[in-house]
Amino acid sequence: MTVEVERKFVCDAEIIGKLQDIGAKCIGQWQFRDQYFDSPNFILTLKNFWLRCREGLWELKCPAVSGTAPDNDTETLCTRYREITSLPLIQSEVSRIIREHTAEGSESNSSQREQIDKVAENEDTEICSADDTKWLNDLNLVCFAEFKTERCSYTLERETGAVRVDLDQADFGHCVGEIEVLVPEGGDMNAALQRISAIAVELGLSCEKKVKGKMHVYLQRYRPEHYEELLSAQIL
Ligand code: V4E
Repeated sequence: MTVEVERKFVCDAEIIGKLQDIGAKCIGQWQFRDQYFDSPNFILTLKNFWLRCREGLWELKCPAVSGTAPDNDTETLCTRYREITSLPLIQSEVSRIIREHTAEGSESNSSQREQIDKVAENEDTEICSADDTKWLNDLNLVCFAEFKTERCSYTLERETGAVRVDLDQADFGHCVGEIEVLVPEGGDMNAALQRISAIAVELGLSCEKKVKGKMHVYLQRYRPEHYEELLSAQIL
């Protein structure tokens, strides 16, 4: 499992020139469609878990808190998420979160709890691979966001290791840049935060405020109720 450490930045007209000036190499251009899932009462995202299907590949981003940022800017501007990409592990983790939530509020009946347990134990794994929607239905998960992204990716080789920069343009008209380092579980988080800070300085981004990602703008525009709940819970 890896932890994704990331800092978003505003993508202006000069960014490609700046990336070239600091030696970034373009490693490709992609287009992909993302679908994000949650329960109708936002159980996952209100706990800062993000369940996504990107072109058939599942990923669960889970909040990760370890390492002390080198300065206040880095602490505020960088996010850290543990990424789970194995479908059985995702199903177990998502079932656990939903089971804990429903146990707290005694919201589910015994047949719903049985369904959640079945997904947790991956009892229907074969059915799941044939029909992706069964486990989602069993856990009462629905798609709350769907959009396409055009991405240009760059890599910057430094003595301390490689850093990736993605420039994203979403199909609903939002552009955002991301400086990203993947840290293997148990790896040096502070070093990753420092590498991101150093690239931000090279790109002249040192004074930026927290920048809105694609999901932030999507929810604000198309899912105002969900957006307000996440703002109140200080998730966004
Ligand atoms: C973690 C998260 C979301 C899931 C999507 O995360 P993000 O990295 O922004 O998307 P993308 O397309 O770049 O994914 P990648 O290709 O890197 O896997 S949506 C909202 N969050 C939470 C969140 C937050 N609270 N604040 C910031 C600055 N970013 C994300």
